[in-house]
Amino acid sequence: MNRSPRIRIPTGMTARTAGAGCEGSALIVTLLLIAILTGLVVDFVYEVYVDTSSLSNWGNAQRASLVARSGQALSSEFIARIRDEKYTDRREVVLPVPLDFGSGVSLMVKLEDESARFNVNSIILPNGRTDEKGLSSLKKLFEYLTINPSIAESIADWIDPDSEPRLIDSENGAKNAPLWSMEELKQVQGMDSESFGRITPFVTVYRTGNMININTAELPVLLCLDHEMTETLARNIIDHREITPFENSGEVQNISGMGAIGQRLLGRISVKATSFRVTSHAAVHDITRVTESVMDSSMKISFWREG
Ligand SMILES: [Ca+2]
Repeated sequence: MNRSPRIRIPTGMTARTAGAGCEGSALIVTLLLIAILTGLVVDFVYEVYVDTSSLSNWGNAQRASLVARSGQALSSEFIARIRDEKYTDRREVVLPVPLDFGSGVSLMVKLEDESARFNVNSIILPNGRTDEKGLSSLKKLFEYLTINPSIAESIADWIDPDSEPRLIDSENGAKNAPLWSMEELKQVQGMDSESFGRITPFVTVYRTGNMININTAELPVLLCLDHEMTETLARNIIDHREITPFENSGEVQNISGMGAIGQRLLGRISVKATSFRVTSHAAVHDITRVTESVMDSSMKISFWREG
């Protein structure tokens, strides 16, 4: 007797439940495919989002950079105005910004008198010899700021063209040329980051000459101008200029107690800014760009940094 082939159903499973198992497997496969596809779509959307976000940030950064540079250009008008004035009595001024860059965009431009700072490069004269008065001034400045004054000797060796050390090892690795950046000072023997931080507000390497504007120099800089200058005399200069700014350098001799010091200061002091530090801070939404420059009265740039 022919017997029709029979499907063997595992024990405990009926034909109905076996069919349900096949449907269940199909469902699992379907769900798995959906999960995979969903994952792919999420990944794709995320990458598009990240790309779009990066593109937006890049665009804002470019815009911020351009706005910051506009701030630098804006400063030239004010420098030209200061150049025509008889004296400069403001060490720092935040410039008004007459331009509207649109929603979410801001700009702050600060102009500082770089002539208020002591020029470190001036301790070595253009002919390579040491300006002993200048070196003495730098030592006095360091002493006042509680920095080891011998570091000033190492700086002199760093700059001067010869290789004769003033101190043990003070010519080791010396550049034997003027400093091009403030950061270079960190390479000079004995200059640690704490000392560097203390002198940074009072010194510069971005201008020429040794003239200091007595209308804007801070007390430590005024104090270091002469070996006999006392803190009291330096304060007298500040008190005087706060009421009546100096219109010419000879007027410093009228300060009470100045005596022979006033005469010695002539040739080392001025009443006008001849070099300027411009800081332009731009923000486009949450992206910021800062440019910093130092330029002289003829707009010749001696330093530029953007970050
Ligand atoms: Ca040297």
